[in-house]
Amino acid sequence: MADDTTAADAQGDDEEIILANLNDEDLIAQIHDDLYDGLADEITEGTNILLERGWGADRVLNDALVEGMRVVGIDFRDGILFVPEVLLAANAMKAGMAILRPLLAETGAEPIGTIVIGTVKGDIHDIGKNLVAMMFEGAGYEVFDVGINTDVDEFLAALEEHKPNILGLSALLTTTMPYMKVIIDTLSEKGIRDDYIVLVGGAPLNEEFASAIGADSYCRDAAVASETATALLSERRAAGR
Ligand code: B1M
Repeated sequence: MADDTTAADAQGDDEEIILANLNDEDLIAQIHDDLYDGLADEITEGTNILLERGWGADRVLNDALVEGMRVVGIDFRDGILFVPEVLLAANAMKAGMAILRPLLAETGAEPIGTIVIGTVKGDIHDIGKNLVAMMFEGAGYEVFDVGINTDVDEFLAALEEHKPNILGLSALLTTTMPYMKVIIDTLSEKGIRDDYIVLVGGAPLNEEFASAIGADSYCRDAAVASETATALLSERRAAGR
């Protein structure tokens, strides 16, 4: 559980918390706790209650879900939470997102940015890449996941189709890391390298490798990835690009 103490906690550990009985402030705090604990049903219920109370979908997304996932991301980065807990939290987040997504599309609320992400050719590891994708979704990005064993033509097609700000590449094998360079070189050859912020990640990578292949940044983990993306995107926007 997160450390935040809410009025709901005051009801005692054994008492069932009735989400609908909480005021808005306590309900938001409870949703943060429920996300942290990966309780998808509670997130569905809490999201629906806020909408029924007249909250806009973008406010529910930002104040309840994104803020809750931000805490999850920080504790994951700091080694307080581990992969299974983060996957559960991300799954709970997805339950809330499933309700909000069509409403957000209707209201035209803009995502922070868009990312195309995939595991490169020859590599079928996707647990880390999925975590990164979920963390981006939690941070308010529109995510297009092109899956595993993705070759350069598939990446190019996805870039053409979705026109993202960010391209995320994942590789877990020393034998597939070099393919990241193939993708970045191909972008350069086509004159479109600078159209995207290219982020790379995966256990065998490091800063030096990312720099050597011409990526914008190496991302140690999922939390770092979404934070790095947002920082680089802000820089680009401030520079009018
Ligand atoms: Co594989 N495997 N595996 N494997 N596997 C490793 C990577 C390995 C290190 C195990 C070992 O030998 N110690 C080793 C690689 C050795 C090397 O290259 N030097 C290895 C090997 C050899 C293989 C096979 C070749 C085994 C075989 O068949 N002989 C084979 C390869 C298949 C292929 O890809 N072609 C293989 C297969 C498999 C499974 C299918 C059994 C399974 C994958 C299941 C799946 O992904 N659906 C598997 C697994 C689970 C692992 C280990 C045990 C765990 C990987 C994992 O999910 N970690 C792994 C050993 C290890 O890493 N400790 C291993 C958890 C995950 C959350 O972390 O993926 O690092 P990670 O992602 C992090 C960050 O790296 C970063 O953020 C994530 C979240 O914090 N990140 C990004 C990752 N991608 C990013 C992209 C970004 C940003 C950040 O873009 C913006």
